[in-house]
Formats: sequence, C-alpha cells, structure tokens
Amino acid sequence: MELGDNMARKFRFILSLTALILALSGLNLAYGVQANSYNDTIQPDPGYVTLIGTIYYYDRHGQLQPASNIIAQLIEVDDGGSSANDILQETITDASGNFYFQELNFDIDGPTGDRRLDLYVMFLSANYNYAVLNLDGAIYNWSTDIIYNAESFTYRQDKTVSQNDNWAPALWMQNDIKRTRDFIQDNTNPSIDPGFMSVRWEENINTHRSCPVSCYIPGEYAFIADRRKNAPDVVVHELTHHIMYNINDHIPSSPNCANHSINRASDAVCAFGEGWAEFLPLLVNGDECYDCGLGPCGYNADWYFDLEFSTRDTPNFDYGDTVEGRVAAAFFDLCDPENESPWYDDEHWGFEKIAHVMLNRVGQDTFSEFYSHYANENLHYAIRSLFQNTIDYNTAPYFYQNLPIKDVLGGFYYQQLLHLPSYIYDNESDFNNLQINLHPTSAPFCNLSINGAFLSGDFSTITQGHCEALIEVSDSLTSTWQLLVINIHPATNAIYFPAIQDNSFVK
Ligand SMILES: [Ca+2]
Ligand SMILES: [Ca+2]
Ligand SMILES: [Ca+2]
Ligand SMILES: [Ca+2]
Repeated sequence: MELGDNMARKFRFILSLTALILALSGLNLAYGVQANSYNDTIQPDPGYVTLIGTIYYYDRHGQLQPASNIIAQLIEVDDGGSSANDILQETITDASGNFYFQELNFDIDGPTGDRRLDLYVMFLSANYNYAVLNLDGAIYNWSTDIIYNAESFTYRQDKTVSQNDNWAPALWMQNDIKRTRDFIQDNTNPSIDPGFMSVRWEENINTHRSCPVSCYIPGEYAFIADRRKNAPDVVVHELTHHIMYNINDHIPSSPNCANHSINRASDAVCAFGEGWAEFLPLLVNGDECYDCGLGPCGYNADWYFDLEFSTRDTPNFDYGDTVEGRVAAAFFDLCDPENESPWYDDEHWGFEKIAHVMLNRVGQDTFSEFYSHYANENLHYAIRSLFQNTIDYNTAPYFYQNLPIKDVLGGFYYQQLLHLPSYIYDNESDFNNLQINLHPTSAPFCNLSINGAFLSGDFSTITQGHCEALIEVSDSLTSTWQLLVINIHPATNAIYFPAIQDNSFVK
C-alpha cells in the first residue's frame, strides 16, 4: 500500500475538518458514558476502552451495504498541533462491515494530567489484497467522530458513507474487486489466487498517463475513468487485464488494439485479450450484457452489448476470432447452459473448465491457442457453440479409407454389412455425434439402414442386382460423402463368396 505524502496531507485535512465539525456540533458521545473524572491518579489501573461498530455505504443503486473486507484503524489523537497521531490497531472489517477494537485506556505519549485516550476509527479503501487509490497513489479514507477522553467503556461508532460522498465510488470499486476475486476463488478448483489488484480513480479525471479512457497499465494498476465509475463491467474488464498480468507477467500486445471496439475485427491477439475481459464481467456481475453504465443490459439508457443473444445473424457485428465481442460471446456460450438461439449453442462447460486453462497457462495469445488445449476431447458441442458465434474451427468429417465394393448374396439380411467407424472420422466429433444419411441411387435394390456403428443391408427379397448409395456423413456443420457399390449375387453362387460379411473392423 502506498501511504505517501499526499495521504498524509489528506489525513491532516480530514482530521482538521473533523475537528471543525465537532466544534460546531458538539461531541458525538457514545452509549452509557459515565460522568466520573479520570486522570493520572488511576494510572495503575486505567481500564480498557472498547470501540465496536459497522461501516456502511450506499452502493451505485442507492442500496445500503456493509463495507466488508476493508482496513479499519483505531487512531489516537495527540493534541499539541503535531501530526503524531498514532495508529493503535488495525483490523479488517468482517463480511457485515463490523469492526472491534479494545485498547488500554492510557495515552502513553499524551500530555500529563488526563491520560484518557482520544480516539476515532479511520476506514481505508484497501485491504491486504487490493486497494482503490487516487491518481497520486493515496488510499481513500473515511473517519468516525473523535471520542475525546474516552471512558473505559464500550462505544458504538457506526459510519455510513452516503451515495453522493465524493469518495464513495472508491468503495464501489473496492467491492467490484472483491466480487471479482471472490468469483474466481470460489469457482476454481483448486482455488486460483488472482493476485494483488489495485485500481486508481479520481473524481472528474477521465484520462491518465497513456490511457485516453479506462485502461490497465501493465504491471501497475487499472485506471478507471470517472465517467465509468458507475460501470461495474468496465471496472471488472480492467481488473481482468490486471489478473492476466498478475498470472502471466505479461499482456499479449498488439498495435491493432490501440483503437479496438467490441463488434469490430482487430486481430487475433487483441480480440483474445479484450474478449476474455468482456466475458468475465458478465459472470462476475451476473448479466449477459457488457455495459458501459450501471447495467444490467442498458439500464438508464447507457450503451450495452448483449453477448448472449448475439449470433451469426446479428447485424453490424464482424465475424471470427479477430473480433473481441465474438471471442467474449464464444466464451459465454462455451460456459453457459442456455441454448438461446436457433443455431447450435448446446455446450456448457461451466467456468472452471475454461478458467483452468485461462488462469493457469502461460503464453496463449489467441483464442485458437486456448481452444487447442482441448484438442484431445470430444469437441462436437464446443465447436458448434463457437460456430454460433462465427468462430469456425470445424473441419469436415472424412473417409480415411475408400469404401470397399461389397459383394453380397440375394435373399439375405446383412446386419453388419459395413463397420462405419472403420471408414469415417471427424477431428472434433465422436462417431456417435455424426449423422449418417443414406441416399440410394438405384432403388429399390438398396434397402440400407444404420444400425449403431454398422450399415445394414436387407436383400432378403432380392435375388440379384446392383446397388449404389451415397453415404453422407455430417458433423452438423459440414458433410462429406462417398459412393458405396454393392453387387448382389444369386445365392446359388454362395460357394464363391465365403467371406461376404464385413470383418474389416476385426483386428
Ligand atoms: Ca452487465
Ligand atoms: Ca449466445
Ligand atoms: Ca448460451
Ligand atoms: Ca468436424
């Protein structure tokens, strides 16, 4: 954490402001304050003062929330005009925003005379895993009123940060980071630590260093433009870049990424990095739209892009894995269980399977490289979910040996005329996923059917003849075919055909 000079300035500013408010409004005293005096005469047994309470804030929707997982510091005010206030203790608020401090009520470096502590609690937009800072690197903070000359008693000091508090967005972003971290840690097995994350934002600032808009500065922090402070998807987008850098120590870069947009082709490297960072916010924030505002899906008429209901038909949306929105939508359809379209979106890997590759691998720079990690699996459904999103990695099924000319006897039924997997193959789909269509070209002699892995032929009503049929194989996206020729011989010739059952599958 960075508690630089600016922080100290801010700290003193807040302190003097708080003192001013107190002078105007009187002390904000706690429960059950006792009126007895308290001074050096009881130094040997000064007792303990306890401070408990909760910090709340109003979120982007105006809902009151506990500020969980932030640093709370118990601070002792030293009078005399110095800045020598002491941080007596530090803790992290719990899931309900609660804090608890207990301290010996004796000011060891205070003035002689009344040695009771003068205390307040300061809350920071930070913890030990993530922080939100201003552009100078100072952590935002909020304080309770000061309790002067505390009694050895329990005080309750609740704090609420209003929605229009100038620094409230720091707590919103703090929670964005928390949700992102929690999502990744809770949905990976073994749990993946996304690393330390830091966000910088400052009121009214929309560009910063090399960032004309919100961006992640590799190896440093995510900058959130003030005009996107209400957009949790944008925050999580930049955090996703941050996480990828934390994990891989680099961000695949591409000059074509300087001016990228969600629905336009850039290149495979840019589209992969940006698309992944447009996919993750959908899961973390719980809706299928990438929003540049509050969300979900264009709430308040802000710009948004629905990444679930985008298909090959979506207008004004480029095709292929060089388009970041296509990559994001492909991730979404690989992950989700919903088949929302008339196309082929029926894969649902869930997040862990994707994260297992995305968050554990070093050096993959494109979506096709990501996809290649699953090359040994049955990708029949995955390839269709990608195709639905215009990313076409499919290859056609093929015959890896020519179909034999078959000689059979009239008057017989051949259940295992041809073992089809011995001839037909597809790089993505298992045989069971393939559809075999029979197109006899010499009816009525070709009474063929599919029987599991076998082509069957019923020639029981035929004495002799010639059968030709196109065997068409489809993986549902593409198909191929070969001509099968069957010569049907009179049964009286059986002696010349001792091995007419197809045994080519028997090893
Ligand atoms: Ca959204
Ligand atoms: Ca979809
Ligand atoms: Ca879907
Ligand atoms: Ca295929």
